[in-house]
Amino acid sequence: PSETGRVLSIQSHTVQGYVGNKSAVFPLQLLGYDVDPINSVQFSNHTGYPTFKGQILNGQQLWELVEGLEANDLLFYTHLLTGYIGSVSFLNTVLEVVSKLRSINPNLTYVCDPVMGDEGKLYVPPELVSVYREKVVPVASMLTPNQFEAEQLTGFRIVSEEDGREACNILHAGGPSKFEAEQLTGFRIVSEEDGREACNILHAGGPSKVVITSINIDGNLLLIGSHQKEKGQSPVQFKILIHKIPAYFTGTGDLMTALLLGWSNKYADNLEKAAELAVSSLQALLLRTLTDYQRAGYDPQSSSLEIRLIQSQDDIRNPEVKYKAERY
Ligand code: ATP
Ligand code: PLP
Ligand code: PXL
Repeated sequence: PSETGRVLSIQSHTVQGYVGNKSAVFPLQLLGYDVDPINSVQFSNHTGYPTFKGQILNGQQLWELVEGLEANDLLFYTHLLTGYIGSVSFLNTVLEVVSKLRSINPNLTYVCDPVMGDEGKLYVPPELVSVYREKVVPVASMLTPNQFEAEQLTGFRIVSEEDGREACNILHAGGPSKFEAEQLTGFRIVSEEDGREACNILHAGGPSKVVITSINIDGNLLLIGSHQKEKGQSPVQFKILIHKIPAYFTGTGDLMTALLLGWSNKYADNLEKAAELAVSSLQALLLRTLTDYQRAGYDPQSSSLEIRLIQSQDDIRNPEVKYKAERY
């Protein structure tokens, strides 16, 4: 399918290496999208290196760019994409950007990767969590948290597939309200009924598409996708099992969200298909990255690997679907 769009992508820029806009813009362009990047930071390299240098854009500077576009009638976008955001003031300005873009295109799709942390650790200021939970989740069209982020947003510990699906349900419903979140924080879903019970009290207004990009279960990775086609209806849910490659990569979350945006817009009614394509591209790229590093005599577990994005362009344009979704 040839469906494309115009994407405003507000993410990090690194001079060297591929995270943020550097890992999202090229693949979206390959899939046929016009992409307008706003660089929320410009750093020499990603922050996983021993040091980094560079500049951070603040909320006011972001708004200036938006005003510049508006003054020339250049604010029509089909999609807004956001990833790592480092401060509450920047995130609040992003929320203003969402409103502004929707006032121009009421059908704007807002794809949000609520980057907050991983493996039990936050790498953003803790005040960001409640802003994501209370203000961002309700306005997002598609959300792509990892396991830890889904837990932060819902107040649920996710220890099973069932928990992952329940977390998606809560997010579709707009996330827990502040009071409910407080009640639920630390609460552990031990049965399907617990999860359903909690969902019943939640209000409407959340993203119709939720993809928990990875849940660690028994040493493997599980992607859980959830598409609520009509408000109030139970969502179509599925999983994709991914074998964990014994290496650390950076920028994969950003690439994954970009691919999900690209394919889910082409297959608007079939999130399973979109996820199969995105996962298949990403895994082909990760294998190439691993092999290239190994060929160069590098120990892939010694530090985080820079993804081989450019070298994987064929896998992005025309992925061979080797990963199949299994519907619940
Ligand atoms: P974010 O914080 O941006 O939401 P994330 O934690 O979801 O990011 P990653 O953990 O990088 O991002 O995972 C994104 C995708 O990358 C996963 O769905 C998974 O398919 C893939 N991935 C990442 N690391 C590996 C790995 N070691 N082996 C196999 N797949 C991986
Ligand atoms: N580690 C640090 C210190 C970060 O700032 C970020 C920012 O997003 C990440 C990891 C995320 O990397 P990934 O999207 O590959 O999970
Ligand atoms: O991939 C997420 C990311 C985004 N932005 C910056 C980063 C990273 C990961 O390290 O350093 C600046």
